[in-house]
Amino acid sequence: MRQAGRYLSEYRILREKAGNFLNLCYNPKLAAKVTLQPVERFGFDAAILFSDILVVPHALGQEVKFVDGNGPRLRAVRNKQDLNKLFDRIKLDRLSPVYETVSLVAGHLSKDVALIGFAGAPWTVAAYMIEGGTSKNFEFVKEWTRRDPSGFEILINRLIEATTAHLYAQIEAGAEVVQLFESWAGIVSSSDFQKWCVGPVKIITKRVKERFPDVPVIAFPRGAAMGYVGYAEATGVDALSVDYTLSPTWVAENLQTHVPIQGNLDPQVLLVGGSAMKDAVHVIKSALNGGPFVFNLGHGVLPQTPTDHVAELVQLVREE
Ligand code: 1CP
Repeated sequence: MRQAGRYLSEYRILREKAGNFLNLCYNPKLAAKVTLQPVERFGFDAAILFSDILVVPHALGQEVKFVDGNGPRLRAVRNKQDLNKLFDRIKLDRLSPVYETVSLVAGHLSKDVALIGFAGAPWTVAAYMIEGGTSKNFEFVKEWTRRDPSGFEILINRLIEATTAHLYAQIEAGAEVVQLFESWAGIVSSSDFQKWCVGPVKIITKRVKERFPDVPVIAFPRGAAMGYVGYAEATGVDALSVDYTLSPTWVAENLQTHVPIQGNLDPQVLLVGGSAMKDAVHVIKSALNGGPFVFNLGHGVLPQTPTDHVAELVQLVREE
């Protein structure tokens, strides 16, 4: 999840120095510092590269901006003509600062702290590319899948290629684990979920495994609900990140029996802290500590979160 970010004063200082968010992503020295900040402050067991899922459309030639307080803005791609204006293949040289960040971080982390690289899953990245930003109803992406499925598939295939290349480059630079973020798994029908979410993630996972059999692949199909059942088996991922809507005991009985689990504290509970957080951590640990488990949030840290709460959470998780 996003573990760096605005809840850290040391992040806000570097963010201001960089000017805008993408400048920060493409400045290896600063991005490496931001990646390391939360690990240095809280002693996490893993660092996640500081970057964004939207650097992939950017390297495919799409205009991408981050407007402060408003999230991402992209020049929307709505049909085949728009698609033809982008590059056929990802320009990896545009992302060389990201890979340089990975190697800088890898050189600074102690051996017992894992470095996680990541990318957005194709469906989720396509949704941002087509909607032009975040969306309430996702009408443009859904419309395209129905009006012109074969045209939409060209975009998905391009994203499968781009994402695979982007993950390969991160692994070559020193990422030890990769995570695929499928943040918009929850907006599709179950058959579309199989076709547009499961299918592409399966292909990417297979390709990563072919080239790097020892690098674990984690997937986070946020909001997939019933779609979580059978997802790891169908995609071949090594671990499943679960969002906070799933009950930890249900996850233990129905998912953890097949696949290692990462999750799933509600970030809102981290923000509130105190006994609410203590109780929620207890529920998660009691349900999931008996099997392969990585404690994590069920989504990214909220900007208003007090840092004391994060420190206390780490302590609660590490307590027997
Ligand atoms: O610790 C880290 O910061 C890790 C780096 C990281 C990751 C893994 C960032 C930095 N973003 C992401 C993934 C990401 N980006 C996802 C998948 C996870 C999720 O569902 O949150 C998504 C959807 C994005 C797109 C994105 N980036 C949004 C849009 C969210 C929406 O409502 O549609 C926004 C606002 C961002 C900006 C961003 N990316 C990362 C950070 C720290 C921030 C905040 C920027 C800032 O406040 O300075």
